[in-house]
Amino acid sequence: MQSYIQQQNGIFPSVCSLDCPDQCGLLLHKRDGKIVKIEGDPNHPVTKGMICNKVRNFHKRIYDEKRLEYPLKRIGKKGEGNFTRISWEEALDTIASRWKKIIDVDGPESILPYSFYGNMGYLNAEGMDRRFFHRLGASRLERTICSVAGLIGYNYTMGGSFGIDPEDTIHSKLIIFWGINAVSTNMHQIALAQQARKENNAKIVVIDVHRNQTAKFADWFIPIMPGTDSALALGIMHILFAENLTDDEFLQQYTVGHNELKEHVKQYDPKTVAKITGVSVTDLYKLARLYGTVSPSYIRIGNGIQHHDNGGMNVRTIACLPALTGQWIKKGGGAIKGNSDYLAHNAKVLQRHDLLRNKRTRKINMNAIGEALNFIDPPIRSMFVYSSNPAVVAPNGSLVRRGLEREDLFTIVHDLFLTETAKYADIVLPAASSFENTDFYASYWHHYMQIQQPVIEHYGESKSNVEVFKLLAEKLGFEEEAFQETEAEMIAAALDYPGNPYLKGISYDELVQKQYIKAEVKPLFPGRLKTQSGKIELFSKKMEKLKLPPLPTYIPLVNDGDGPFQFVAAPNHHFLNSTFANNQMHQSYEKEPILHMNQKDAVQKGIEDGSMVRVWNHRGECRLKAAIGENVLQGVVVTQGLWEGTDDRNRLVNTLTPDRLADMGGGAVFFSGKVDVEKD
Ligand SMILES: Nc1nc2c(c(=O)[nH]1)N[C@H]1C(S)=C(S)[C@@H](COP(=O)(O)OP(=O)(O)OC[C@H]3O[C@@H](n4cnc5c(=O)[nH]c(N)nc54)[C@H](O)[C@@H]3O)O[C@H]1N2
Ligand SMILES: Nc1nc2c(c(=O)[nH]1)N[C@H]1C(S)=C(S)[C@@H](COP(=O)(O)OP(=O)(O)OC[C@H]3O[C@@H](n4cnc5c(=O)[nH]c(N)nc54)[C@H](O)[C@@H]3O)O[C@H]1N2
Ligand code: SF4
Ligand SMILES: [Mo]
Repeated sequence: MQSYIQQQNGIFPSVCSLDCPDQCGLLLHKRDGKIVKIEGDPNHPVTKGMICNKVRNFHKRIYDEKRLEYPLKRIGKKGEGNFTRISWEEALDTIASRWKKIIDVDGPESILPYSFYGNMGYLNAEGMDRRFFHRLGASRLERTICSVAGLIGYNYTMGGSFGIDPEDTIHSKLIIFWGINAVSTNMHQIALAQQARKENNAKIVVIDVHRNQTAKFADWFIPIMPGTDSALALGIMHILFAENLTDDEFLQQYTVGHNELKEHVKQYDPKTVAKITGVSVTDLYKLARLYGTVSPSYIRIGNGIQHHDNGGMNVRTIACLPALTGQWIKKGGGAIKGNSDYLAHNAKVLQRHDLLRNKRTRKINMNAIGEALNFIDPPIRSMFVYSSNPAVVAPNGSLVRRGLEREDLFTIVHDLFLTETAKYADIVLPAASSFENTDFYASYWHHYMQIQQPVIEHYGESKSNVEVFKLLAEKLGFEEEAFQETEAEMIAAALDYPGNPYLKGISYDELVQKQYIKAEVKPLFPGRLKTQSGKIELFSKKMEKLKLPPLPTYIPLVNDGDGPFQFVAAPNHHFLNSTFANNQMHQSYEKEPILHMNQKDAVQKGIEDGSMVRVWNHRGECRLKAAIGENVLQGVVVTQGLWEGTDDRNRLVNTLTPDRLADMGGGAVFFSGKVDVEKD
């Protein structure tokens, strides 16, 4: 049979490669060898043919005239964006010879890979690259920018990334979107909630610092002060225990520490909690009683609450709530923070951990990249950036860009576009899009694994991550068979993993045949969790050992003393992180970067709706357009979207965000910073 690539015309199955929980099944329409239309695969059991506007237009990105076609070498100043075409041979020779010199003088740890999930395919995001950098002995990057604090927090309570099956949420009667802007970031959860609302009369509650699109979709929107969600959850617990709204049989059978918790939450009385959170005593009672009486209830825990100094504890605390009312044993009851452990593959084999000879190779937290590029000792001499855009997405952006400006830093960027980061590169390599490669994908929300087989030829001279790291391995004389394996062999090996019983029946061959396969999931209860006790840990001995509060606790944000406003720079609807931010159509949908501010604050600061404002702190400044109203509480300002693609660096909101680390896992604290605002 002809491969998809060989067929010039037809409709081919595909999967969305973007870092989005929905991981939609797609159909690519091809005419004369080119993709002309992208639609959702109507047969995909969760995404059901609906896709977002971003990806409906993705073929325009694939064939964008700005897309990189061949390797480049810098001829202008760093950051300026002046390059000239070179051959792959010259590019690879330059990298190999510079790296050999660097390794001779400073050792391999002076080279740093920097990547994230511009493409979620495992071979390209954490397969061949890991093999290569392990073998090279480069510094290891801790990939902490997204969800690690919440992941670890959730695990203290639940023992792993295991929530309920989102397909079951059509049975929920109460759905709480907590710190998640799902209309923009998890649209199929909205569709399922809408179905529950229609069929079940489900009530939908949104708890957020911003009256965003998801808040408007809700039956009840509860605005809250940033970083105070654990206090709200503890206040709910206080009322549930006080009013006997708990499921004591469930607590007895499936949890540890409920007696200690009951005692502990007495301090979180409604008045105290109202003062911390900005949620009134009346609303707090209303919310707690709703949660204590409506069943099944489901909490969709978002990323927003964990991009804070106390982010891990926020998620750890909220994750305790479903146990109090015994939700986990009801269909459609429980929570999802993430579900990635259901589809866990054999990462050791895929990433070839054995190739890393020095197990103590230094680790660098990606959230502190600015600090690392400028101050770490011994210094980083070279950075290879792929599938990420740190000049825009990393916190404390001015410091990051100052690091990227270093003349002695040899920087390589592999991307589809000349991103803001690529402008600082010495060598730029063109990346193939996911539709041009073979890879396998697992959603971190629904339970389906999917495969991508190449549908179109590589654009220009572009190459996939897998290909680039194979070529570099060859140049550097790495002879291990790990660098010879085909994509099919890598997928087969990764999926051969008896360690994860949920993977039963999922193999490379089956995926090729079926396109998507569901994990063999069973309800979590009755059953044993992967916590120490096998139960839900309301009291965690593990945390106690690590000198963390063993019971859920409210810990205030760090006050960085930088002005009166809590600054939340969240994602927007039409970009995906900085992806699409360089595209005029997507920019025009979003119009321009704005700053939501409360009416009362605006009056006090003399700022009118629609006027330009200067937003600043000790890290730097931005210029944004003020939107005045009641979309945020007093003392809070919110902007959306990681804007780039213009020469105006005043819109790079991460200039203002702190690069401190969260309470757990070295997570990012994008939303815990403070700023001042004045009329421009
Ligand atoms: N359209 C679109 N979709 C995306 C992305 C995108 O950029 N654009 N990014 C993708 C990625 S990588 C991720 S990680 C996910 C993230 O998607 P989500 O899980 O939705 O997380 P965020 O959008 O970061 O934040 C969610 C909400 O948290 C709110 N928030 C901030 N601080 C607090 C707080 O202290 N308490 C409460 N209750 N709310 C708070 C913000 O106002 C925001 O509305 O989305 C993915 N999908
Ligand atoms: N202020 C603020 N900052 C944030 C966030 C926030 O909410 N607020 N969110 C944070 C979060 S949750 C995340 S996950 C990060 C995300 O940050 P990043 O992972 O850096 O995400 P993107 O900005 O989408 O950049 C991905 C890049 O990968 C490229 N790419 C796509 N496919 C491939 C491929 O196959 N190969 C190669 N080599 N390149 C490819 C794309 O063209 C794009 O330039 O941003 C974080 N930054
Ligand atoms: S970005 Fe998300 S919603 Fe849009 S097509 Fe991809 S997976 Fe689906
Ligand atoms: Mo993320």
